[in-house]
Amino acid sequence: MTKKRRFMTLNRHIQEGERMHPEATGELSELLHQLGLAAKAISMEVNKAGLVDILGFTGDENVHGEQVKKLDMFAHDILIRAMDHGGHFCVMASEEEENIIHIPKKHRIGKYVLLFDPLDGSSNIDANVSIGTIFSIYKRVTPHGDPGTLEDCLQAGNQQVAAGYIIYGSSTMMVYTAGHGVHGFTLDPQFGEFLLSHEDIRTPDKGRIYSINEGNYLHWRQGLKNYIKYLQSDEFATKPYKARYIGSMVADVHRNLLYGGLFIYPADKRNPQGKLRLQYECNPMAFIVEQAGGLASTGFGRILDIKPEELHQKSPIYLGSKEDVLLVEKFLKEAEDDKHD
Ligand code: AHM
Ligand code: MG
Repeated sequence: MTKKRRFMTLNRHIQEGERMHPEATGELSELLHQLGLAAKAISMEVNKAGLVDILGFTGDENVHGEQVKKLDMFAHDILIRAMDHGGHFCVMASEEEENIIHIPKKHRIGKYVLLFDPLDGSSNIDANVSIGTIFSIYKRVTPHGDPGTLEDCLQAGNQQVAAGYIIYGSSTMMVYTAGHGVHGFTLDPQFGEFLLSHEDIRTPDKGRIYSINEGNYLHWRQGLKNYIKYLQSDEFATKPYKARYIGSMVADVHRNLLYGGLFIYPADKRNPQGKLRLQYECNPMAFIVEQAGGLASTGFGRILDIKPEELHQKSPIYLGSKEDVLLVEKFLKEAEDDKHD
């Protein structure tokens, strides 16, 4: 990597991207910049998580006599505090809150909509496993100037103008797309900046990894059982696929994005709509993966074309390398057709 590239900060990259679009107002750059700041604050707190027990912060109060919040609520609050006063958003929604989040009256109301999952995979925190923040940005569909409404939050994923995730792993990375490829930035803890480390990420057309909670096998539909058995069989290519499942969507998807492969959270007998939330998890990840050359499917159709009806709607998801997604769709369809023969 050249010296020049190493010092391509997130902010500069966003601004340069925007300069290529003369019609752009600079607002998207600014709000992505603010998201980067919130990400740094969350990252610092996540890194401290392991110290909580040692320093005795686990009760309701910390050493300063303040209430200690669970990390996912901390991340939720930080994001709201970082994003509600910039004048960019008309409404927000978080996986951690039942209803839409209004912009306080004292702040200007903007033209964008922000949906986020503040800390996905947070059940993994105590084991020091990677977790992440996921965000999704839309333009409002209701009249400008008024407070945003639920309608603004219930847009199909194909209307997203930007989406991204921050992964708090062995290093902290922010990966985002504004519809022109996918770019990854690694937080330099000494420098305190996100620096371009993965320019224009392309996911392989075909992978060697599958990621699914196989403990639910007995509850899967037949087509999925057939597909996973096929990936495990000797007849397939030269050797079986590797099973890799962290149970933290951002980490599983990030790995598969770089190496190729398929991430699945299916519908099953107990969860007919799967587990993951369309607006906070599936749509932003689908936008990113498609922008990197992959596909995102419900198993029977494109994730990004679903018109949401509820804020916390769930969707099954098959996400990753193009050929792998197409093949699993084929298996699912064949098994459905067999049922009707
Ligand atoms: P969360 O939003 O409560 O953290 O749950 C979402 C997480 C995803 O990160 C992960 O892919 C999935 O739940 C794992 O679920 P399971 O334990 O059922 O395999
Ligand atoms: Mg989540």
